[in-house]
Amino acid sequence: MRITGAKVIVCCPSRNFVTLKIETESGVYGLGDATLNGRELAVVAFLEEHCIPALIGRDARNIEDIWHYFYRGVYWRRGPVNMAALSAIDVALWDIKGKVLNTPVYNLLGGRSRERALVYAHATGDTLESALGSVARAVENGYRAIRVQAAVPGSADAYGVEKGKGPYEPAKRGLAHEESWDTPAYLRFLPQLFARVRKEFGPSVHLLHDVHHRCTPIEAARLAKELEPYHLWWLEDPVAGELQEGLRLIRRHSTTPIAIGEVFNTIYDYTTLLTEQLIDFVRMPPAHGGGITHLLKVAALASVYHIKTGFHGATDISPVGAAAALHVDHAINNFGIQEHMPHQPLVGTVFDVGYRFDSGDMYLDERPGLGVDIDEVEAEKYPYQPASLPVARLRDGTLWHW
Ligand code: KDG
Ligand code: MG
Repeated sequence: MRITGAKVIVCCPSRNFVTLKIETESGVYGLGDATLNGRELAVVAFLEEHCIPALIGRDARNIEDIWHYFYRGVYWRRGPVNMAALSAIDVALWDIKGKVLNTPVYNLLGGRSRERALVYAHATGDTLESALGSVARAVENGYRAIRVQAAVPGSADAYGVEKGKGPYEPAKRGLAHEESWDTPAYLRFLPQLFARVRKEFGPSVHLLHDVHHRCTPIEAARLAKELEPYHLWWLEDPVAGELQEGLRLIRRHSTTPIAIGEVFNTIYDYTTLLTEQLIDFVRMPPAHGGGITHLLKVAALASVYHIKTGFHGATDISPVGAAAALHVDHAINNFGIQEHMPHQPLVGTVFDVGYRFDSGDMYLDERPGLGVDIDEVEAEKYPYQPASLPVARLRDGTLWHW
């Protein structure tokens, strides 16, 4: 079954998405998510100029071989742009295989290990009280696991917290805006925040927090230790992932579970962290980590060390990427949790999805392949809008550097 064509669809129904569509001689096509937040067009160019010409004519059935062709064949391996493109190719090929065999992708990954996938919501507030209100709304909406972020008193900015009235979106239109960051104030505030959340909502709700790499190893160790009484499900990205020794320091001081890797893109980013059991959850999603083919290998290695998955699922993962994650979530044994940050309603006019949220879990229907389709006519109505993730400066103006 030869690949006869492929195209990249870029659209911005409330935020940017890059979708790869691979077409075959049988008429069946597959979709892959190639969205790399704030760097979308780099992946588009890489796909269009370098990958698509080399895809045409290949047998779409040979997913493993095509994966290795693009991984090894680029010579310049790894890296987020390269791996986002490869992820999209891989996911689109799994979508094709499922459609051709008339079965959902999870059936091709060993079948269901579970009927539903536990997800976590985002709760945010520009004050502690408004964060508590946001947690209450998430509980009302049925979530049993909630990530809590709140603005730090006295600080103008806080990552993961929306300042305006609209829903939180990490990328803002235009070039990167600069935020301020005060680590000592953050470290003082966080235990107070979680003490209140536990007091108000009791012991059974699962609580998560994303540090977004903004601590040094010893600061992160202190934070993880001081949050122990509140029994977090996880503390995410406590340090920048490239300094892997930092995770050893955190482990030495605390039993708070650690999740890391939404910015990772290969198994090699994880080997030390898994084999030394320095983390508890793998965050790298199929959309950025080499697709389903590669993620299965990462999940398998993690399972050897009793480490679970908790894939990145912010709004910059498109409905196609979200579906790919959910198929893996349903199939593997060591699934832990899935991030759920619902897309804006406008996204539903472009993408038709076969997954749904109910009472704190996500469910997949029986559609073949990934179960997601794109309306290209609708997509054209929403052209690309440049947007960027923020950068942060410390109080004295120093660019936050770790
Ligand atoms: O593109 C970056 C966002 O997806 C990221 O900032 C969101 O940290 C994030 C999370 O855990 O969802
Ligand atoms: Mg994160």
